[in-house]
Amino acid sequence: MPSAVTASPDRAVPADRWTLPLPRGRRLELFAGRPRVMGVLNLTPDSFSDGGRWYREADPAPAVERGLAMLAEGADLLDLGAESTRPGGGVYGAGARDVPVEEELARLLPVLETLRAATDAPVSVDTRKAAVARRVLEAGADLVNDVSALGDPEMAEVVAAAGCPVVLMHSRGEIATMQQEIRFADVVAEVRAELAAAVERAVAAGVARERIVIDPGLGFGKTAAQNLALLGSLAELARLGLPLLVGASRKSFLGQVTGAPPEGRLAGSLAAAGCAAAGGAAILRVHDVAETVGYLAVRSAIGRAARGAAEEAAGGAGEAGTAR
Ligand code: HH2
Repeated sequence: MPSAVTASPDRAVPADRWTLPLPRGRRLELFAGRPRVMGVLNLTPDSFSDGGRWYREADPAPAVERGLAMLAEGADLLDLGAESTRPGGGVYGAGARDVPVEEELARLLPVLETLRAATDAPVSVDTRKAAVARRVLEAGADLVNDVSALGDPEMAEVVAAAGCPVVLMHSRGEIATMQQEIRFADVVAEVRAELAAAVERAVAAGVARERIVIDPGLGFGKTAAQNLALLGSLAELARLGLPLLVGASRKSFLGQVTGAPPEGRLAGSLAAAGCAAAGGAAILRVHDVAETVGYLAVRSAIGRAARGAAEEAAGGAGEAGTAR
C-alpha cells in the first residue's frame, strides 16, 4: 500500500515513497529526495522563460519534437501548458493575459494527441480551467497541474471523475496582481497551512488523497527572499505526507540572485534542483531536462558511493576490531 494512502495531514516522519495511480491502469512511482523530472512544454507565445520557442499556430510538429526530445533526454513526464501563468504586478509587469477555453484547447489538443500516439510517458496538462481539463483528460492526458489549486469550482469533480492525479500549487491572489501586495509573517508555516487546507478541500470535494501532489508555488505571490526561504525549508512541507513538486526552473528569483536573464539561469536552476532534492522533492518541473537529469544522476551516484564507503569503513572497523 503506498504510504500516501495512509498519510496523516501532518506527519512527524514524512512519507518517502508513493505510487500515483494514473488513468488506464498505469502508475508513477515517486520517491522523496530522488525526484522525477517533469519537462516543461510551453505551448504559448508569451511564457517568461521560453515564450514562443516551441509553439506554432496550426503546426504541432516543433512542440511534439521538443516533447519527445525531452523524454529522450530522460524526462519522466511532460507538462503541457497553453496559458502562461506569469504573475503580474512584479518583474513581469502586467502578467500573462487570460486565454479563452477554446484557444487553450486549440493549442493543446493537436500536440497532446500527437504525443499520445507516440509515447506512453505520463503527460500532465497545466491548466486552471475545468473545461480544458475535462477535454484533455478525454484526449489522453494523465495528470492535471492546477496552479490555482482547484480555483475553478468544477475542477475537483473533473479530476475525481477521471481518477487522475492533480497538482495543487500554492498561490495567493489573482495571477494579474499577485506580485503587488505580498504579505507573509512566516512564509513557510503559512504556505504549509494553506496547502494543508487546499488538500482537505480537495479531499472533501471527492479527490482521493493518494492522487494529490503539492507544490509551494515558487514565484507565485512571493518575494525572492520568500521563494529562497521556501526552497530551503521544503522538509517542513514534506511533513504534510504528500509528494512535493517543485518548480524553480529559470524563475526570476534565481535571476535576482545571479543577475542572469531566464536563458542564463541554468546554474541557479541546478542549485535549486539540488536544494529541492535535499528537501525531499518527488518531482522537479524543469526546462533544462538533460542538464537536470545529468545533475541528479551525479548527485545520486555521490550519495551511493558515500554510503558504500561508509559501509566499507564500518565493515573494516569491525574486522580490525576482531583482529586486535
Ligand atoms: N510554474 C509555472 C507554471 N506552472 N506549475 C506548477 N505546479 N509549479 C510551478 O512552479 C509552475 C507551474 C511558471 O513557469 P513557466 O511554465 O515556464 O512559465 P509560464 O507560466 O510563463 O508559461
